[in-house]
Amino acid sequence: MKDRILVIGASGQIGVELTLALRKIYGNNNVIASDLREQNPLLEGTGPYVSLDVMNSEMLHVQVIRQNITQIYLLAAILSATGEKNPNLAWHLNMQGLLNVLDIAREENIKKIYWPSSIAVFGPTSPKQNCPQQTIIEPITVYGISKYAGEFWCNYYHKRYDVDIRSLRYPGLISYKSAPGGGTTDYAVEIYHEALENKKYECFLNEDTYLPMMYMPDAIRATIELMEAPKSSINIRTSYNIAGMTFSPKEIANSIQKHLPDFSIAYKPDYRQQIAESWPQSIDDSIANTDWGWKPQFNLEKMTADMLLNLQANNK
Ligand code: NAD
Ligand code: AKB
Repeated sequence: MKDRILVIGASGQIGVELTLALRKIYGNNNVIASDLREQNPLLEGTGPYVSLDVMNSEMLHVQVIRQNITQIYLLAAILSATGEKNPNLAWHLNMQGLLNVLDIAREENIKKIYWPSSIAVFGPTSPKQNCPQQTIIEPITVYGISKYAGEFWCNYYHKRYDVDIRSLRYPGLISYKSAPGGGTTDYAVEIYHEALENKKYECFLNEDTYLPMMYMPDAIRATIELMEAPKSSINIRTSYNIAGMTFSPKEIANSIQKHLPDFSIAYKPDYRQQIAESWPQSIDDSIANTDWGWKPQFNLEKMTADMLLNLQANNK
């Protein structure tokens, strides 16, 4: 049987680009985009879209059967900064949404599930540099707590029910196609837009706040490489550390100034500073490299050149 894929949360920052990438591989009509909100304009005309609330397990079940779904990518979640404004909602969506998908996967023998975790699982007691796969993990945000609990639910469903669920701990993701949805790392996307539109940016993190980051093309490739890898090579059933690059607001501003010398940055840290300081500055992804060959392609300079080129082209 041909694979039929359901992407839940397809209108979000990752969802749009992942849906387009999956459509290239599996065929437009075999990748069903779904979201609570309306379809992102970039997806219009590229394949099927259904309105779906992942919290409604009956509705989810109906879609899985009706569309003959064999793989699910679950991207619906509330991210770190928005989560701190409404912890109950963040916990409820991030946990129940995942459990609804895991239950359907078990009942309907779904072949493969993808669910992303985050570097937000780590907390102030985790190592700051080259944070290993297995280490002290004491998250201080509701988002981080929900991701860490989610990782263990994934592991549990794999061990107990043989659900083939795979996961990555994404760093902060930077992209020019679809806007980010309420994370602490969103500054690294906003800064490019503001640099081109207003030649200045007020950053909500301090200049020397280093965080693990990744350019979206690397994140999409990592996701697809993980999902295409043979089952026997997937040894981590919680979630894999993956790394792209590490930089501070000052360093990303410097890299933009090489292209736009008039650009200036000011710093006005807010509540997100504390969240950022609780996370590692860099990640050890050697297990992902050993198990399924993960290697990033973009560094800060290459990403900045590509971001500015594409945003300028979009603005024409
Ligand atoms: P996003 O906020 O941009 O997109 C999430 C999408 O889910 C939105 O379009 C939203 O409308 C949808 N959604 C919300 N509630 C829903 C519901 N009840 N039913 C169906 N859809 C619903 O988020 P994103 O940045 O694309 O992140 C996707 C996943 O990747 C999340 O699990 C997130 O935690 C994880 N992640 C993202 C980053 C990042 O930097 N973007 C980093 C680490 C992990
Ligand atoms: C956030 O900042 O919340 C996300 C993440 C790192 O999970 N970008």
